[in-house]
Amino acid sequence: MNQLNKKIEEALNKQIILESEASYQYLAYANWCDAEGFAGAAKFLYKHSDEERGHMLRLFRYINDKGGKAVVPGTSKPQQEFKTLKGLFETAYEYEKEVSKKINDIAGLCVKESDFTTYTFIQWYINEQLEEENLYRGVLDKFRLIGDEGNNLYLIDAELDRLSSSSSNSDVITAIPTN
Ligand code: OFO
Repeated sequence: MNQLNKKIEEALNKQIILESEASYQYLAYANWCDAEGFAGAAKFLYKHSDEERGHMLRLFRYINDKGGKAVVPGTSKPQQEFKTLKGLFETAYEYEKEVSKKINDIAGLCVKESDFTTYTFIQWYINEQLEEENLYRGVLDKFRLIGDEGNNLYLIDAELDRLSSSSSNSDVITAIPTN
């Protein structure tokens, strides 16, 4: 039996599309960095692409475990070319802010529809978005503090390599506990 209200199911399926698009967009970011010789940034962004896929799968499992039907999204071609490394990270930060708004909208809908189970489920995403916004704002701070030209880019790339090794891998998931 479907325990999910239709509006909530639709909203979660829309979020699946966003998480899938995010995964492909981060893959395209990583690909560009690889081609430009930014190995540390590429590593950081490949990892982030995997994390976004994990976010998509988590939603998938939740919808299906509640008796709803998750919908496999199509893929649109993400942006492939960027002018600068800094510009790429600015785009990523703006994207994360947009995703946060969508997650907050889902939380608002859960309250409106008195679906407190999904409201609890979505808290994980609220915290995750907070972390991701902080992470990308932090990267942009590094461009501001270190500089975004010449040898400074080498230092930023090294820093991104370090960050990708130190940050948690916990949301790269293939099997997701549902409670
Ligand atoms: Fe799914 O966390 Fe970013 O978008």
